[in-house]
Amino acid sequence: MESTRKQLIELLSEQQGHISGQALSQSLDISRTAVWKHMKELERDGYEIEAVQRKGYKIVSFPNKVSENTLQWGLNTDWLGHNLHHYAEVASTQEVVHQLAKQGKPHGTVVIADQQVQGKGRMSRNWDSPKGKGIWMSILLRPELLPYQAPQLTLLTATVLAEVIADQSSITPYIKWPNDLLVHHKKVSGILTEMQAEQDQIQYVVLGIGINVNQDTADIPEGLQHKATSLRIESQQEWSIQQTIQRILRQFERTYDQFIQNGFSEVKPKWEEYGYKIGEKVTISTMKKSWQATLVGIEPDGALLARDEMGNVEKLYSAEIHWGEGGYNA
Ligand code: BT5
Repeated sequence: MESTRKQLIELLSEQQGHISGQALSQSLDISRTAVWKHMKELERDGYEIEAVQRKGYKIVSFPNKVSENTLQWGLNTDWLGHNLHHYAEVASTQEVVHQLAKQGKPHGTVVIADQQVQGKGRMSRNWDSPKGKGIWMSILLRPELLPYQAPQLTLLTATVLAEVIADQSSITPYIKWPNDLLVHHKKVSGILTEMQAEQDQIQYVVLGIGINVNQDTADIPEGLQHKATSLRIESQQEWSIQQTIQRILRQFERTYDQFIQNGFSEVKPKWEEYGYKIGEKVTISTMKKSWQATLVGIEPDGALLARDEMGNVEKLYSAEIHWGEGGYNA
């Protein structure tokens, strides 16, 4: 039953115009009455179906909810998300994709969950992922890159998210090096890039994207309220999670393909345009010293560039940055 319905939606989605009840009944090997019953069921689920005599059926619009069908309908990507899995609840979409990667699933496989009960941040930190309120998604990539280039994927993803958010609203997002997206100094999104590599070869990358979309302040745990926000809080409007995911996947595919063809040079200026506190003074602490610096940009290998008061520019790979008064200090 379930798979007949899935096939039916696929047939209707592939078709530009109408498709006759006769053709559907033949392709699905069910009676025309059964086709009609399926159509009624789709309508009850929020699909808008147009039935025209002698022409047949056509899906006019999908319900505004997240499912494999609604995400794939009108996605218009070449390779990203053609293999897409949606779950109501998982521990972490990262873990699901690691398993799928080991089973040999292809480049561009996407896993999305309504809720994660063990959402992961970096270094075993937690990522709060409440049900139906955000985008909790992981992408499987099998890039022909060298392991040292993997951080570029995090930077690239951050520019994609910043662009999609800026295009869809009056929100001004900032990318805080290396992996956070901030709005008004609060974190709205985080990226987690995990890699399986052997010596000089990447086997696969699991790119995790977490975006707080429709949380109200009350939906954010008290301990995070001073440093976390959502698109809804910032724009004072509800966002379509399904459409936002589709926009991200389209923009990601475009940017990724350009990056593979032309290298990092196109990503760098975009990242810097959105870079948090680029051109501003911060205090940096490394194991050896603590110093005042002006952030100047990023390097192709993902390093942050900081200029000290003598004018020397240093490349930072890991450092504690004190983002300053009113800044994000997690
Ligand atoms: C990150 O880690 O920012 C990466 C987050 C990646 C989440 C995605 S969701 C899909 C995929 N599946 C997963 O299981 N993970 C990925 P990090 O920079 O370490 O930040 C974690 C810190 O951010 C926590 O220690 C909290 O302080 C804070 N935090 C936790 N949940 C948050 C949220 N929903 N919004 C804003 N801040 C949060």
